Amino acid sequence: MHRSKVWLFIAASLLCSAGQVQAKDVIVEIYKKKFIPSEVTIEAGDRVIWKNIEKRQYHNVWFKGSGEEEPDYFFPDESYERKFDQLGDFAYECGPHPKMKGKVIVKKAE
Ligand SMILES: [Cu+2]
Repeated sequence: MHRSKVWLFIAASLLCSAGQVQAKDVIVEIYKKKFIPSEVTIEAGDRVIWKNIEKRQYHNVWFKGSGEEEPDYFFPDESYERKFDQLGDFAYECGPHPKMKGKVIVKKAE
């Protein structure tokens, strides 16, 4: 192989491997006072986006067990997002509707 072609090949390989570790967005829909799906498994660095697709009900996503302050409500056609860098199981609920529960499981990125 000609020297310049070798470098081109190396550059292309680096680009490909970088693409594989790229973080994903995982969608959780909120409808009829439910998180759908209620449990998601993601890799560290991924982002979860909760979309409120109700007709008129507001909600929030509160990681109460982590000792966090209750976040603001979000309304139909609005969303809430959060990136997860730490490994573990993170349970959450909806502040105004404590029966609405969900969980984000963060695994090590492969
Ligand atoms: Cu709610």
